Amino acid sequence: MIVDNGVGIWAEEPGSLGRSHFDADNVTVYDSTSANGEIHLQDEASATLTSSIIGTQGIVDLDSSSCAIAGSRGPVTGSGCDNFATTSDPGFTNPFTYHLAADSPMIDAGGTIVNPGARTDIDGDPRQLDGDCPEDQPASVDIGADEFNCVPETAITKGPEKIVKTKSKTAKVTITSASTDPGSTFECKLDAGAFKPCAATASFKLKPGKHTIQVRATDGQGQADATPAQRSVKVKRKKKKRNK
Ligand SMILES: [Ca+2]
Ligand SMILES: [Ca+2]
Ligand SMILES: [Ca+2]
Ligand SMILES: [Ca+2]
Repeated sequence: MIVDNGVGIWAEEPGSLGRSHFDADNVTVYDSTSANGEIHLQDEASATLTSSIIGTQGIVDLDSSSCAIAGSRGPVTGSGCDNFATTSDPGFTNPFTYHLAADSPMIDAGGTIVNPGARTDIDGDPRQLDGDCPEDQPASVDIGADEFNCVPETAITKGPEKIVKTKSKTAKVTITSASTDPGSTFECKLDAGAFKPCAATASFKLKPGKHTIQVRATDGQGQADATPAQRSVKVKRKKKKRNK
């Protein structure tokens, strides 16, 4: 992420060393403060730009530079390297973090980058996530420095009836949970207790009375569901049959 500086990327002939060239994948170049562009190319520099967001200053190309640009967004300011894409608004969450909001048109719209499975974004998120929540796959690359990461949603898919009867002092109840994000882990909370790690299928020994079990999923990047799934159950002691 290259933001809020003089010129984001500047490429020009480095003395007698020949033409300059740069490759940029998944870069957000935004809010440059000078009039020299978010990207400045001169002396027939060349650039390869993939899956990148270019801010409103665009590319300033002084000397017929050459550009190979794919899956990127920025302003249309002229011809050649200047004129490369749409004027699509990136849809940032707020102007200062340069993260993608859930409805950003940049999500899953990137081009083909080298070895996306080995890359991470500015948050450490995997570079390829399915931004179409729930993360039900396939995963594809977003445009810019951020990869949008859906927050998991938890569901209890199997659990006890509202009323459970037992002949013992406790009743064993089992709850099975699911998350909308693959690779999630779960935490369970019984009544006033704390959330503790639990398996997707977890059992509890409940004494007679009313109980509430809550489950929340956390995705592989540590984002927890803020609204846990919940199941209430009432355990009733079965009366022993009298001997005749
Ligand atoms: Ca994505
Ligand atoms: Ca991210
Ligand atoms: Ca996620
Ligand atoms: Ca939830």
